Amino acid sequence: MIRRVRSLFLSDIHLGTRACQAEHLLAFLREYECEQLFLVGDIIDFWAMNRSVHWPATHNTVVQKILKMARHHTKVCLIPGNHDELLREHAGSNFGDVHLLREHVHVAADGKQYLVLHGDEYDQVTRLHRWISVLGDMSYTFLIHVNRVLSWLRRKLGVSGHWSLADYAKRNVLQAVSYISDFESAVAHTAAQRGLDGVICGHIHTPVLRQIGGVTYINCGDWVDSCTAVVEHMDGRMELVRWEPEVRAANDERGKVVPLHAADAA
Ligand SMILES: [Mn+2]
Repeated sequence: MIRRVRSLFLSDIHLGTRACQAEHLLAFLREYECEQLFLVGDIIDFWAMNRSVHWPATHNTVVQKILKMARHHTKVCLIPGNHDELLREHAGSNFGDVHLLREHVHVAADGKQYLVLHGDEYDQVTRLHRWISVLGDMSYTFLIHVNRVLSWLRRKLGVSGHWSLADYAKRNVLQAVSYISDFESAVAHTAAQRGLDGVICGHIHTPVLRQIGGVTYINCGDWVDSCTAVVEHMDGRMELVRWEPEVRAANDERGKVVPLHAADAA
């Protein structure tokens, strides 16, 4: 059964890297039919591609799938992030059926207004010291690799459910915890200042939907680790969901959508 929804928001897909979970993303996208698709930055990882390119056929399939959606009934907007920032200079242009935007105010079906942006502008680390964030990016990539081995082991042992080493590290390293909360409050503050009801962003790979200082803060998460997305239902209700893959044979991608957090009904 295809799920018909008003909008989907995805961020931090990082196509072009080994860490990108393209198969999971494709399986997830097959579950949905949406009127609008928002790609909230770091979709293609040009940074990582400077070091080495990993572009298997599935990454083309992701691009083709998105273009196909754009050709048919879905309005597709791409808001570049810091890993695909070279697209930012083209903000305002259309590439075929894909609209390139610097940021966007999304009006949900219930009339609520959400600021949609990648969010690296509010990341003190990236903004001030680019080399530190490159270093952080490399150690993060390492964590993701270790995590892949761990998830494979967990599946072999028949342990179900999502567990992430990177997520564990983020929650337990004090510096990371304050980094995340600083980012979240900075972004939420901007939305509040502009008189908006909420914000939908990405960048820090920490999926969450919660109230911060009177606005709804929603982070889409990513498709290298958390495999999460934000869904706007037909009535405007926002929901954060996770794609949970099942134990599978090669080339047989199966799984299910698991709800994580939903915003209160209007
Ligand atoms: Mn980013």
